[in-house]
Amino acid sequence: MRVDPNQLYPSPVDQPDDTEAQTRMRSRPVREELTIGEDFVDSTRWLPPRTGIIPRVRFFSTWVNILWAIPIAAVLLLIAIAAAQELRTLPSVQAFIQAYPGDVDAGVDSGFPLWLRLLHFFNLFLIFFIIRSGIQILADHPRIYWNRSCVPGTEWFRFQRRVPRDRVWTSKDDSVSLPGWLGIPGVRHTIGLARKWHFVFDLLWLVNGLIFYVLLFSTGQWKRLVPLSWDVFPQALSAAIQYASLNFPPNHGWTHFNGLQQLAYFVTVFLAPALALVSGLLQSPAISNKLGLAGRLFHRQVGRTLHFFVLCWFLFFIATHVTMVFITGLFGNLNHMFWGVNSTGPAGFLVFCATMLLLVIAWMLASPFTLKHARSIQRSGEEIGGWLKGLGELWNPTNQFSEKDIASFFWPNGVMPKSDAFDALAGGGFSEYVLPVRGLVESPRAFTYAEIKALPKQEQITEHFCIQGWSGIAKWGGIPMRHILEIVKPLPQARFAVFYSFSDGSEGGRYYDVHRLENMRHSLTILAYEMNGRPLSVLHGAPLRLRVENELGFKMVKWIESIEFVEDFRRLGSGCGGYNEDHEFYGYREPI
Ligand SMILES: Nc1nc2c(c(=O)[nH]1)N[C@H]1C(S)=C(S)[C@@H](COP(=O)(O)O)O[C@H]1N2
Ligand SMILES: [Mo]
Repeated sequence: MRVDPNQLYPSPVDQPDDTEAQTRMRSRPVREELTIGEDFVDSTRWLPPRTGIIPRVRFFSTWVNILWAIPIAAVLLLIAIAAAQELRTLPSVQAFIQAYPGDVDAGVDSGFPLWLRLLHFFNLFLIFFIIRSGIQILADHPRIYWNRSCVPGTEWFRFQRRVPRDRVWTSKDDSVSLPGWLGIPGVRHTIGLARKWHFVFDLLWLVNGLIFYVLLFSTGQWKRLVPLSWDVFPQALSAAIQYASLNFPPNHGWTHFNGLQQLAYFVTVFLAPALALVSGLLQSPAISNKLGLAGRLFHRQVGRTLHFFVLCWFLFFIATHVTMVFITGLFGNLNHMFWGVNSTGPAGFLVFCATMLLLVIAWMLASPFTLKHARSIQRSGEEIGGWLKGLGELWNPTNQFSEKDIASFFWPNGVMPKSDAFDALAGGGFSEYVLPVRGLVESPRAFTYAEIKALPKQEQITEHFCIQGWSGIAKWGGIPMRHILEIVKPLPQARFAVFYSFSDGSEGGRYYDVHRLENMRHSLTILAYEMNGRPLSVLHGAPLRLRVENELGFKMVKWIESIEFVEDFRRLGSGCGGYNEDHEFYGYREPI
């Protein structure tokens, strides 16, 4: 059992025969119902595996299996080869190729220096893990949309079945497993761990790229990659015709590239990473909800779609780049990039094989290592990238939408409360509900439901960002947390607010989450009891659920049972700052 509530907070009275409801009704601190998560992922006790389907793309109302891309690409390739060969018999095309042989002169005569070869290797090493962890993140919500509210059926890409209509289908239900060799770590709903890989490797990749830029521009190597004249387009066309005709243009890679290479490398080195970064950041609640109009136009699902296009570009680039390296003089090419000489000996090939062996070993170890050392991955991920993400909490996100943006659909998530006590409260329309606010405050108190509703109500139309990838717009009505703070007056040593839920998390033990007080003072941080102008439904968190617009959805506790102010949270649960943090290895500050 991973449930060990008494280890840190021994209960004075041991009444094992109590029903769960009775236990909750007693004034036993809810803290004691927090459980300690395991430090590794035991896939036999994790969410049961669920396979997705082969990805499909929607054209209007028809879903097309992406495997069709294979025969279509083969036919197109065949047509391109035949057409290019015929074209090259035409005198005008021959004259064109004579005028534009393909090459763009770069004036680089130093070959590929060691720094360039090393950074090229780090780059290729990092990108594979970025891709794998990115696909794992996508598998947590295996649908991509152009619209902001993620209404089922409106996605343009999915690798999951249609959303069932005859039952509550939560976003966790929707997540799919991946093979361990593909995703990191493959097991279903391991987005917490995949995000650690993704963000840490992103950071390394960006630093690697920045160093690459600095060295490129300080050595003149940039001239290979940056098109300096419009001639690059006819040169690229000429190179494309020559490649397609299978009578390749000469390979002068040691000193300069042809137009097609230059364009492809320029996109890959400069444009794609910039788009990856921007489209990644647009998916953040703190950033998107701060950006105002730009955040509304380039909303999270546009960000996800563009981020996915960048993935497609990299997959396409890697496949064609490697193919071309292999079929345009393998040894020579590998000597250039892996050994730094302009010859046809086998040395570069051998170094290449050694680096590939390294990559394969790391590839095979990544998933099993992540499952086994999940807690360490979580901790080191937070250590390395957490501070940077935490910067997103610096500002007060104020973006709001209008009534017409409210969608008919809002994905539900989480495990509903299952106690008799809660059912009794719900049965009475929550008229008997009281919200205790305790801990490090000057005036602890319990608010009745009527008292809460008598406080000044605030309404806001905001976008919700679930860690899994979906978003949704709703209008929320409730009381601002800053009013609660004014009433209970946190003591100077109080640094965090803990929100305990009536419900358990998916592995048992109470759901809870911890917020810094700064977030509690934001103008849009409220305890909501209304959604879209109607009393909040139990599905979406009645009687009270938190809204904190600069954080991901899991931090917005639903079915709030009580609030406690604390100095630190290391002694709550596993000490990671919340249920998903303890049990699913999420980060504790997740504004991105
Ligand atoms: N008590 C509790 N609160 C919870 C959760 C949960 O599992 N239990 N899930 C969280 C997650 S992951 C999200 S995205 C939102 C979902 O809110 P919704 O169901 O209203 O969409 O609630 C959050 N609050
Ligand atoms: Mo979520």
